[in-house]
Amino acid sequence: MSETIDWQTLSEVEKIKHDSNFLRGTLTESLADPVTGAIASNDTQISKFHGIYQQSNRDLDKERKLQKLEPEYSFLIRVRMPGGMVTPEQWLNMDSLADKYANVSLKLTTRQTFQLHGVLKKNLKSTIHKINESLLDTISACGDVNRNVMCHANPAESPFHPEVIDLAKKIGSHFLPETKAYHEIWLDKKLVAGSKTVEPFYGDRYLPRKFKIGIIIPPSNDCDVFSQDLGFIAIIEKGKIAGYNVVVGGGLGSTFGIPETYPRAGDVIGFCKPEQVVDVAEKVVAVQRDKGNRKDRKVARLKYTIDRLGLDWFQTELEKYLGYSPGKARPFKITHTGDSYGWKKGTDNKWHLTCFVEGGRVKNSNGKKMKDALRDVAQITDGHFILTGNQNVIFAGVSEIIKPKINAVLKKHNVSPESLSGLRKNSIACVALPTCPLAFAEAERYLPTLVSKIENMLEKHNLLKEDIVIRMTGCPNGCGRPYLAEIGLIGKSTGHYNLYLGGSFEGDRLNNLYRENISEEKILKELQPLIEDFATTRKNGERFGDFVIRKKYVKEIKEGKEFRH
Ligand code: SRM
Ligand code: SF4
Repeated sequence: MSETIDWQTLSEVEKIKHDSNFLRGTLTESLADPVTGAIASNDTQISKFHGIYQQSNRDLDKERKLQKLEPEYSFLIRVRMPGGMVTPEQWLNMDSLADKYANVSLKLTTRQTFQLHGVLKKNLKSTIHKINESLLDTISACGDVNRNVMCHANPAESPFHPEVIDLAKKIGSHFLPETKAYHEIWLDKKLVAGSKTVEPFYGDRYLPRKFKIGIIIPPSNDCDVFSQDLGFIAIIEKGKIAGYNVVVGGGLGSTFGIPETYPRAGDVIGFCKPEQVVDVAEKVVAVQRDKGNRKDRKVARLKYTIDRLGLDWFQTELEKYLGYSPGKARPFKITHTGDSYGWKKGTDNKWHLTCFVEGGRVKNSNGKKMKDALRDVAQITDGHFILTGNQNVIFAGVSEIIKPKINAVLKKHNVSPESLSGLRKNSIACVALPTCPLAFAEAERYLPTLVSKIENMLEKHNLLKEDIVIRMTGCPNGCGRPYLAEIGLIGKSTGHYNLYLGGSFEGDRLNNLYRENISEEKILKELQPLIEDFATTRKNGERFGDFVIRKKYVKEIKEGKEFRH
């Protein structure tokens, strides 16, 4: 086979995938190598498909280099958990793994799952083993495959929540790789001699790039459906889900200095019935598998395939793959992104509490013992946990009797849902430093401080309760979905950020660059007059993101291709 492939025309990762014997690579040898805390370079690509990224502690990199030591290598482990649903037992297991093998914290990600940071090579296998023992896994949480499928998180907001979570799980399972490499390497399942697994769907080079799917139930857009490669918008008619509008070509990653890369909001291209969703998903991914760019990974996501070949072309191609045409998209109305906090009673008569977890970092700090609180809740709840796409957690399905007990636990650990400002409630920060190798600046460790400073300005203008979406990332890859925020901040260099304005509160419009490479002092100075103007001249009910466009602080971005850093 390999003789017929002209590797010169493909990115080097294509060959690494192809030569990996269906995601085995030399991972077993890498794990056994006692000389280094790292794994072999090619294995760092393959490990991603197993939910594992090699990292180093960037706070220490310089010092260790001076001491002629190799970087302090450790690993990020990401769990695959469609729809973010976790049992209390699974929570307790992740909590104890964080203490035993990771950096004593849990990271709740923007795709409704857990990450452990700081796991040493020697502990990787035990950690993955334990995760699997609790009936979770990490396969295809990363890599050039379909990633963790997101779906609407809050059972109290929609009686259709169980239906979409089932769908998210179904789509997730449908796209699981068939290779047994994961089971052999991490779970010591026997190698079947000479048997190469066949990947009937993915083939031996998998997808050209990562692929992301999310499902929303309007009016909530809590998983930013327009940021997904493929999104489904539930259409409720006559008290049931009549089907789903199909959204394609969202994606946020981009690179400074490469104008061919840009964030793009997805296009609504049609409607399908509930029983057609998996087929539609399969065929959309198949078109991308076959027509996506395998030469340049920077422009390999579905959004670029669509812009390169045209949306009309894509629709025609999809219909060919499907053998039928999706129906005409149906009307829907979105009113917000983000989560709504506090206790709510669902139509299931159970209570559901959405808790804000700043930056998604579950830890004990500054007298607020979030990690202890969540562990104690897991010990007493008669419901389950749901991670949201905004790095928060929901205690779902709680009975009337247990509700006050949970309140008492939160109070004891000083993490009772306080009255948060509208800005903080709507904040997201990606991990960035010290673990992310791609970060140019802080995000998770810094945004809370910046938010406090902006809150002071908002308070002066009586806007403390105003919901404004603010999102920060340490680089332009967009992990905190900053391009869809009303205020977006993207790290450019240490302590400096690009400031973007004008995303919509509903999450259906990209923002636009307002100021470049500015420090905190300048950020506050730039925001001050805008907030003042907003307080005095906004129209009744007007959102901040709409206001800055109406007042021409920034031009509205109509399509991704117009976007510039
Ligand atoms: Fe991300 C890469 C963290 C959601 C776009 N992302 C990374 C890596 C793995 C860095 C790396 O490649 O070495 C980061 C690990 C940092 C660390 O130390 O933990 C990282 N991404 C995250 C998380 C943990 C951010 C968070 O604070 O929650 C999110 C994990 C989600 C999950 O559970 O699967 C996360 N990443 C996203 C999102 C948002 C989303 O999916 O809803 C995006 C934008 C949407 C999109 O994909 O277009 C996103 N991450 C990227 C990109 C840019 C991809 C592109 O198309 O160019 C990269 C870099 C890459 O792939 O080359 C990246
Ligand atoms: Fe790292 Fe950049 Fe993603 Fe933040 S946005 S986690 S800095 S890759």
